[in-house]
Amino acid sequence: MHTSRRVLTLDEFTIQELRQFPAATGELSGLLREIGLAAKRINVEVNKAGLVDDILGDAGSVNVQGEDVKKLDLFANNQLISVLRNGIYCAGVGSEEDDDIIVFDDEVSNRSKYVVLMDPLDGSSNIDVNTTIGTIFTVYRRVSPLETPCTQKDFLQQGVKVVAAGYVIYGSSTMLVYATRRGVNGFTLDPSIGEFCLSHPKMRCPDKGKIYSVNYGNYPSYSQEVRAYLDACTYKTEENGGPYTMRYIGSMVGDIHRNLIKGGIFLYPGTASKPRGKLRLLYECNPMAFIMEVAGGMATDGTRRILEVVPEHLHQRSPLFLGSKSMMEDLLIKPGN
Ligand code: AHM
Ligand code: MG
Repeated sequence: MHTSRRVLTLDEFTIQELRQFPAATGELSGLLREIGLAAKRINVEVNKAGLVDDILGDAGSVNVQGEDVKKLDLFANNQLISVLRNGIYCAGVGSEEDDDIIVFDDEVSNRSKYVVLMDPLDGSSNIDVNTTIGTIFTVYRRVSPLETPCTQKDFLQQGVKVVAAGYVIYGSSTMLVYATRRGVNGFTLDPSIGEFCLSHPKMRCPDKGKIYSVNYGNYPSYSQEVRAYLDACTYKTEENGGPYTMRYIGSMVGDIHRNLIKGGIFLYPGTASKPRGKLRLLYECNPMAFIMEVAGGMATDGTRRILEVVPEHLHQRSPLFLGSKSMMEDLLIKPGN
């Protein structure tokens, strides 16, 4: 009987990758599958957010960044922590929602060589209006000795040390996209079997793009260089590669996912009152920069490669510029300038 080729599920894909490296222990694959499981649980709740009163809306508390915490943020945070704590591949977690790192500190977890940083539900101000939101995660190999509890040093690593990073986008369909140094692959959740299936193998960000994504409302408080770049984007003509189009959801997972596929640039610059911008280096900028670089794009904070920034504290913010190579090269603010 002829059996047509099935699309690989996330589990099958990670196992197949493993088969190519007989020396690999399978820990990273296991960790990615655990994150996939948490993502499916979060997806179920995200999908019924409009139906369930006690899920939709504010949780009534304020997180460490001083922002309102939505109930779904808490749910997503708890799901990820619980799946990783109950699993065997993670020594501890740093979350945008938690003041400090969470050290699992049990015999099995202390043997794990990885720690995970995450933004459990990014763009959560979009929950109430049924717009795309996402989960972002980053995996680092710990620097503290195995068989001991992980420490803050394991989390305060430069982006160049990222082992894997990814996001889950809860959009018109749900996708999990993750990058290792070997490539970026995207998996779409097939609701009929409840599995992420490989739909976007070997994702590459087009070198040239025509989309620029920025909160234009902040234009007056951007630096002169950023304003000049935005003006140049606005006035692009056919003769010089334009016209460009401006697209901004206000949910970075959605904005960057679109630009990764179609080609484009995403900017969240500092402003006069917030020179370091809004986005968090460890939970948002590093993972997206890593994915973008593996996909062939570039990411800077305006003066340096994001992945080379040495983090000083868990919740520090950074300006972020990332996207298609040629658009990044056009950006007046270049690394080293
Ligand atoms: P959050 O982590 O509180 O959800 O904030 C991050 C989000 C990003 O997804 C998005 O790019 C940015 O905030 C939008 O901010 P703004 O409304 O200032 O443009
Ligand atoms: Mg966020």
